[in-house]
Amino acid sequence: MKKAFITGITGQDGAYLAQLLLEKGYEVHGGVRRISQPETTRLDILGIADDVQLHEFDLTEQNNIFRVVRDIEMDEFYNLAAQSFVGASWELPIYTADVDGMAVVRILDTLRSVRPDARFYQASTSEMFGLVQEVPQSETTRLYPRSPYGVAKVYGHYITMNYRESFGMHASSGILFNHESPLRGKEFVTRKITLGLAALARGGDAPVELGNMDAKRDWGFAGDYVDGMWRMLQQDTADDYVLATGTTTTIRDFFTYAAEEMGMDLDWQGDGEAETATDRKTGKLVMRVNPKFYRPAEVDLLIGDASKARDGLGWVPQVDVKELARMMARSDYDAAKS
Ligand code: NAP
Ligand code: G4F
Repeated sequence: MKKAFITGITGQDGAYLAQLLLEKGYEVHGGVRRISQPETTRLDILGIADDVQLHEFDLTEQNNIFRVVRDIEMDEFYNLAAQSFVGASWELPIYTADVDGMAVVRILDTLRSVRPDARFYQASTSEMFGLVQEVPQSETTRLYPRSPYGVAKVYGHYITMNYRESFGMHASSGILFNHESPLRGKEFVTRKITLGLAALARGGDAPVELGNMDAKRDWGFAGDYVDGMWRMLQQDTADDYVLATGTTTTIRDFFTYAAEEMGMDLDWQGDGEAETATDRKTGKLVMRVNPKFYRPAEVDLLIGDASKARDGLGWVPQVDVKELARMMARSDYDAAKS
């Protein structure tokens, strides 16, 4: 039985990856940081909280990382933990640099000393492409991060490559484009939209307040993406791979797809800060722009080329953006019933 350790097991991807690895017969261990109220909601929703072994773990604590690596003797180490919200990274730039950047070398250097044969996965991100230098973006596209989060992740990405090249470690980096699910954190735009629309469809009257409606993202389903992570670590040789759908969609269009699932018929009016959407059926205002959600620097367009993952890993995403919006809207609408 293979043993895996997942940092960020309580997060969206951590929960789906734990579920996948359990299905594959792994012994699954995960790191949980100490908070006043232990939080395993996503593992509970997937019904796997009792099947995984949780360990106190914090990315900022070198000796804690050392003891976990020494004691668990994992075959595969998935580093999914992060301060993952781009918007917060301007308020928490130093913390974000530590957790999303420096922590990666803490782990790699510990593995190098204690468990050099373990396979390592680093959660890199399309946010590293930032002000995109090429369309679509692939493993060879020049990086141009636009947020403290993106900058920190670039360090994590390059140090993973560097430990692979310097010490022959099996260290792979997945450059994942946005992936969402009903387990997505509530502040990310897709989930904010589906939660807000569900409340409106259930009789609420607070419109969803959003920022930049013109940004475009390549959105896939998180369940598909964790399968790609696992595939990377099953290769004889470690490498870096983009995971993406190859389709890009504006925030506005995602909003429309989710609203359609709620039976709404939207009337879009205005531009920029004056943009609104009203449901023709009820006359309710369902969206207005609030500039407080604009970012100091924006990533306008992301669209990925995942042909290396398709050809090398046999990875093909199964859920398109419309199905994803419907899945999330339906889940939040059903949950809002009670
Ligand atoms: P998420 O839901 O925000 O989960 C992040 C996880 O990291 C949570 O379990 C969180 O613990 C944990 N964590 C945060 N700070 C920590 C610390 N100091 N020590 C230990 N654990 C800590 O993120 P996600 O969407 O699953 O993303 C997983 C990874 O992929 C992240 O590294 C993210 O940056 C990266 N990524 C995500 C996407 C995407 O679209 N989802 C795309 C590309 C890359 P708590 O539960 O205690 O908060
Ligand atoms: O949903 P978002 O916050 O995701 P973002 O910034 O693309 O980051 C996510 O994907 C990255 C991969 O590219 C991950 F690395 C990262 O960890 C995270 O998972 O925002 C998406 C877009 C942005 O352009 C933002 O400006 O939506 C725009 N937006 C418009 N109104 C909004 C809002 N974003 C949020 N969160 N909230 C709004 O009200």
